[in-house]
Amino acid sequence: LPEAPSAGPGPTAPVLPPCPDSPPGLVGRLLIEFTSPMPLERVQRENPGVLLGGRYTPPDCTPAQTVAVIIPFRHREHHLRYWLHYLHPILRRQRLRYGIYVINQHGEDTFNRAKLLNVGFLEALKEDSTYNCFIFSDVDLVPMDDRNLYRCGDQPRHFAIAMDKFGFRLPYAGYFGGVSGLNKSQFLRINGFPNEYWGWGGEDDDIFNRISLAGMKISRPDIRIGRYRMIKHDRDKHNEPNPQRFTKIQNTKLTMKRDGIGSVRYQVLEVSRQPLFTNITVDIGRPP
Ligand code: UDH
Repeated sequence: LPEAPSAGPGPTAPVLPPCPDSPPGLVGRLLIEFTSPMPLERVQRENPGVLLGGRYTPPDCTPAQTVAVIIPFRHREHHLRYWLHYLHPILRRQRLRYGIYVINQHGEDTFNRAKLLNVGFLEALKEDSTYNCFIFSDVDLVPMDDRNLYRCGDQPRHFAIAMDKFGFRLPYAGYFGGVSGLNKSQFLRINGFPNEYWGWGGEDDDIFNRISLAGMKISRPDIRIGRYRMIKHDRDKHNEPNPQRFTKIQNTKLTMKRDGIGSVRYQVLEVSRQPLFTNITVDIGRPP
């Protein structure tokens, strides 16, 4: 006779086995393209298991981590629709428990990617204090292989290592841009991300410096697996290259102690739970 399944703590709470280290249903290399427009209704229809706010929990196993995916955002609705279309099914196949947080910069002052990511870390934790892995993703980057697992490990992780726009290579050894992941203690160990990089560039190098200065090493997937497509776009308004970035990244050692998650000031204007993501609109101020 087959053994009766164990009852678990109560009749309504079956104990699920831990999710496997290598999820069984992955498909490997994916075809990613951005030609036909992507209506949100379609994305919603195709992802019925995703709960309000863009939350998901695997039905058949218990994941080791709870992952908050944080997206810095302003005026990229059409990129976000592609991102949601591709990423929800991938994250689901990876058997992750996750939530999607779009951190939307209010107003038209200069964009500040890293400060938005700090806001995302704090606000996601306010929503759910069990988040212990934070994946920071640009809205225009879609992985081309679902074996690139959006999880945290014992070192900070860089995911977007082989982008199409860089010829599927790492542009330089210390590159940490695009999509990266840190667990809670790694993030706190580097005092989070810098708040003082306004405009385009440098903040990812500052984060790389913080990680090195804290004695950690970056972990990366295999170059054949860490491939990404970037949705082509023109330079945004109000995100001009920051001319101060070259001098600022020389000074991370001095600035990281005072500038980071411990000193971030902002005002949340709205939290709205959409079917496929949580939108947090925030006033992060403007450059001095
Ligand atoms: N972002 C926005 N809105 C903005 C600016 C940036 O949502 O107005 C976010 C978005 O998630 C984006 C990320 O910040 O993916 C990084 O910004 P970026 O896409 O401008 O940076 P990237 O290095 O592009 O990808 C630089 C400009 C490329 C010009 C190419 C002209 N052919």
